[in-house]
Amino acid sequence: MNLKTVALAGGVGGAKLAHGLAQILPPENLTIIVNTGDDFEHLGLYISPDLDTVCYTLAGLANPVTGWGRIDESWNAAENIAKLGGQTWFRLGDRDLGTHLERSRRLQKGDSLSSITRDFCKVWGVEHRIIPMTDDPMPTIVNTVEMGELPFQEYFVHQRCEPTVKGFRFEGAESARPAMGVEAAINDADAVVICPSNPWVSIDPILAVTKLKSTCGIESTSKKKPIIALSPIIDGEAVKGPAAKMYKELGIQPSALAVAKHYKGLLDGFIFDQIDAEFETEIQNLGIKTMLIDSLMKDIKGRERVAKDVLKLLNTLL
Ligand code: FO1
Repeated sequence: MNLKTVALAGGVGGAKLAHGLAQILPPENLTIIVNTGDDFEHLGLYISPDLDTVCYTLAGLANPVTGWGRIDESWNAAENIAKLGGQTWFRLGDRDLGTHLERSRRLQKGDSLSSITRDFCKVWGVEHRIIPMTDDPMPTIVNTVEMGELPFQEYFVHQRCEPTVKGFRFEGAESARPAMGVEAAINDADAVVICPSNPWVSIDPILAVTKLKSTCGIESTSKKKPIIALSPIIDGEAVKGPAAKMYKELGIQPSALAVAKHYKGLLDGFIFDQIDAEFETEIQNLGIKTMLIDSLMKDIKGRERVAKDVLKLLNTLL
C-alpha cells in the first residue's frame, strides 16, 4: 500500500484529500504540489492562500469552518485596519498575519517560496513535503464579461465570484520553472493524484508550469505513471467554490463527466461520487478506469476513507 505518491492540490477541497493521504502515507511517500496562482500582494504583504490552506490543514491549524485561515483566530489587526480606512475585504486574522509578515520579510531578503514553506512546515510540525508549483510569479487572471480581466482574489473574494467568467490566463506560465524538488518528486513517484480542487483555477495552473505535464509522463513516450483524479463536482455542484458556475459560464454542463473530460488524455483512473453513477460508462469509454465512492469528506475519518479509496484504485493501475 506504500505507494510513492505526488498529489496536486489547490485550496480547501484539495487540502482535505492531501490531509487524508498524509494520514495513511509516510512523509517519504507523499509530496504535495500546491497551486500558487491565487497568490497576491495585499496590504503590502505577499499572501499565498493555497499554500497556507494545505500547510495549516496538515498541521491541524486550519479554521475548520472556512477551511482557510487559522483556527482560534483573533481579528484585532483587521479591526484596527478597518478603523483606519484600510482594506479588510480579504479577511486576515492576527495569527495568519504573522505568517504573511514573516513570509514577506523572507521573500524580500531573497529566500524562495519553497524554502520558506519548508521552514514553516518544520515549525508547524508538518513532516510531509509541501512544495509550491513554482517559485516564480504566475498569477491567475480571470477574464470576466462584466469587469474584464481581474486578479484572482479580486474575482474570488472581493467580487465574490459573481462576474461571468470568459476564460483564465496564467501570467508568466511560459517562463515559470517548477520549484526545487517538484520535478524530482514527480519523477520518483509511482503515481500522481489530482485532488478535488477547482480544475480551472487550482489544477490547470499547476499543469501549466513548464514541463510539469511531460514530467508527469503525460506527453513523453516513457512508461506513463498512473494518474488519477477525484471529482470536485458532485451531482452537478461543487462541494465548495465556483467550479460548477465556471463550467456553466464556459458553456459546459458541470458534472463528474465534464471533469473527466477536462483532464482528457491525462487520466488513467477517476474517482467520483456514487450519486453520479449515470456517467460511469461514458467516463469508461474515455479509456479511464472508474471507482464510485461516497466522495464527501465531512471529517478526518472521511478524508482518510477517501484517501484509502484513492490508493486502492491506484493499486489496480500499477
Ligand atoms: N476566502 C474568502 O472567501 N474570503 C476571505 O476573506 C478569505 C481570506 C483568506 C485569508 C487567507 C487565506 O489563506 C485564504 C483566504 N480566503 C478567503 C480563501 C482564499 O481566497 C481561497 O482559499 C483561495 O485563494 C482559493 O482556493
